[in-house]
Amino acid sequence: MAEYQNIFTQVQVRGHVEPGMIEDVEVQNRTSGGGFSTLAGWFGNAQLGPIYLGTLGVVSLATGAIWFMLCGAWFWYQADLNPAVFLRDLFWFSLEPPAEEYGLGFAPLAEGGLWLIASFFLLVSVITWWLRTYMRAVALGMGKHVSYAFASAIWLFLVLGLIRPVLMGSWSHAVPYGIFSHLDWTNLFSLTYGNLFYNPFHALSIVFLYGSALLFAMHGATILAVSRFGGDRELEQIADRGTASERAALFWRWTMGFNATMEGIHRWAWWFAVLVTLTGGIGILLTGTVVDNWYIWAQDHGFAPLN
Ligand code: 07D
Ligand code: 07D
Repeated sequence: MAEYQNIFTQVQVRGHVEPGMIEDVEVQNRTSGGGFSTLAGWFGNAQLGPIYLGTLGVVSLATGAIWFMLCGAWFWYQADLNPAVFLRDLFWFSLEPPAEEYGLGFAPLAEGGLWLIASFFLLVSVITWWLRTYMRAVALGMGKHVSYAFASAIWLFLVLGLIRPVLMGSWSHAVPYGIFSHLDWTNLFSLTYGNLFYNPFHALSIVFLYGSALLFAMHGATILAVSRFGGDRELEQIADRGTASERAALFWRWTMGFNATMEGIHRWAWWFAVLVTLTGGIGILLTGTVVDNWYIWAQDHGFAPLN
């Protein structure tokens, strides 16, 4: 039966599981089965699996799980093995890095040693997951855009937990593993270095963060608004008069005099997202290494009052 379909009315297909391409791809690392979920279908594709694991995937999941369990084990220790306390205080427990005096050396397990071990596993997990995004893109003949975007997030992550602590000469400058403790760390970081709002790279990072949300809203809304003309099927739509794409482009040309293209809007999105953590990482790297107090720095550069 021919049926009108768009992203709101999508039919949830229930045939046999579509395994995906098999030509020139190692199939032995994929799980063999797959299934369907109505819930998944409401949010995206109804088919779940097969998933490609491979060595990198297994290493990443295993080391990620070890990091998570080490944090959890420490939290149980802090809860005195009391399940009620564990649940009550879950968001307040924290696995902290070693104190300043241990420098970049090892520390006793209960005084930051465990944080160091956990961090090692988290590092391996994040790096192997990155390699996985790269290798899967190679296997599918894709560009490496996802990997490079993820690399930008990893840049900030490495600055926060590895590069800056090494430059500062002590693991104590790294971020603790805990829900509220990492927020306290963030707050203290700003206070210690004279208010991060006066760090121009923090400002740039916020610009791109807010800009990402705005662009995402504009793009998401635009495509939804033309899905009645098939706008969600982008490729068939690129240039022709009266198509969903042309209407979408015209909407923005009429409202703001400029419109992105079907391809260009994704470049806007990619750059805005990537620049959040790229500029952010630069801002954190400079803090305490090159600039000790951003407020005084701003006074020196004429954008904070001299009192
Ligand atoms: C929605 C994708 C899914 C990912 C999720 C995060 C864990 C941690 C904890 C084992 C958008 C999964 C969380 C695996 C488990 C333990 C101890 C991504 C989505 C759902 N933060 N942060 C959160 C991390 C930093 C800040 C939440 C990680 C910096 C503020 C979550 C890192 C600074 C606020 C979290 C990291 C900072 C948060 C929700 C690493 C400055 C919040 C995150 C590895 C950038 C918000 C209670 C989210 C909150 C929040 C995780 C780093 C600031 C626990 C893994 C040091 C101000 N952060 N964060 O949805 O509710 O991201 O906190 O760098 O208000 Mg954070
Ligand atoms: C952390 C990238 C690394 C994450 C990775 C993910 C896992 C889990 C598990 C999927 C988030 C690893 C994932 C391990 C996998 C599952 C289940 C990205 C990360 C690789 N700030 N601030 C930012 C604002 C203030 C401070 C950025 C606003 C105060 C510090 C962002 C305000 C003080 C740092 C931003 C505000 C302060 C930041 C983060 C307002 C606190 C950073 C961007 C309105 C009192 C970070 C240069 C991001 C940074 C950062 C926004 C206020 C401190 C733009 C809107 C003044 C210390 N702040 N901030 O994407 O880069 O993070 O700064 O007040 O380090 Mg800030």
